[in-house]
Amino acid sequence: MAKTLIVGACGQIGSELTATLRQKHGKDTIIASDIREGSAELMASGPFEVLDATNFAQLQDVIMHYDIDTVYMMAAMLSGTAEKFPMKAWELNMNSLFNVLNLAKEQKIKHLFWPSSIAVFGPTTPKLDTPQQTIMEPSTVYGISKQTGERWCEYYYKRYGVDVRSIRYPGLISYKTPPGGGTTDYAIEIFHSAVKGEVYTSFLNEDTALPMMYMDDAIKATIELMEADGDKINVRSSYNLGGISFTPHELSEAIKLKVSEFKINYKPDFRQAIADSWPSSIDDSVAQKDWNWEHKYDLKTLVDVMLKGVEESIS
Ligand code: AKB
Repeated sequence: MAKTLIVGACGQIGSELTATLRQKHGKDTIIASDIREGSAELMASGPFEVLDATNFAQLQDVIMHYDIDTVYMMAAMLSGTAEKFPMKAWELNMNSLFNVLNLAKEQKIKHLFWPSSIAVFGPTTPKLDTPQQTIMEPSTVYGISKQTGERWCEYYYKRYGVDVRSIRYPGLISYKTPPGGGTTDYAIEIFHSAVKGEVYTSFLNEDTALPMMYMDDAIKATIELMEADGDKINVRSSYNLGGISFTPHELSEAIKLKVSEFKINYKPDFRQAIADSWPSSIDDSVAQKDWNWEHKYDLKTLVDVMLKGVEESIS
């Protein structure tokens, strides 16, 4: 049976993708890997390899050893952290991508998923219902790496026939694995404060609208895109994915409907400038048309599931 490798399996998306794919296809066909070992739960759930995504030889060895057919390259440095370590972010985000693109070009892997982000857009992009194809002048290190990555994905598809597929993820919200260094992380931290009865200090202004999505929708999209017939995939850079758009104020009001005593205040930091450069909402009609994309969670269902999940995880 064809095997799949998830690189960055301990991360926010990688951990949930690993769990879902293992449930669907059996634990032995899904090989998890990361730069270091993960939680006891992840380590016990199936095969795991310690692997540096920027090391071509290590990556190739694991791929040959397990006879890997599909790779999800989820290793990346996110927007907030990347602003602090620009060169490290560029090295990780680009070298990890080139390694898998080149392995696919050499036909050592057949299918490749690589995550892009709404960070590919910049201050000159139309902010509302940002279309699939539009002005893209990202002003963050992370955004520049993602936009460059998209260009290379499309190039490898057109020039070498590499079956690479990608999604521009909005801010992803989940309670299972903490996020690491993103600008949209406030929308996760806020739930932890609400459940613990603490006042939450938001690092974004109350009226900063950003596109967001509950993790289950993001995992569903990722798997649906990878399972879609190749002839339906007309975008080989990366697909827009919309989800739900809200501001910190709107999210806090939705939380208050369930936790009436919840309080929030605002102290924007350096991430405000990053958020200001990103779209407020995304048009994902191309994904809808090409592979029937449809999201399930709205703001209310997101708040319900997050409050319940965070409560259970800390009790
Ligand atoms: C981040 O905030 O950096 C990420 C993203 C939108 O790609 N969550």
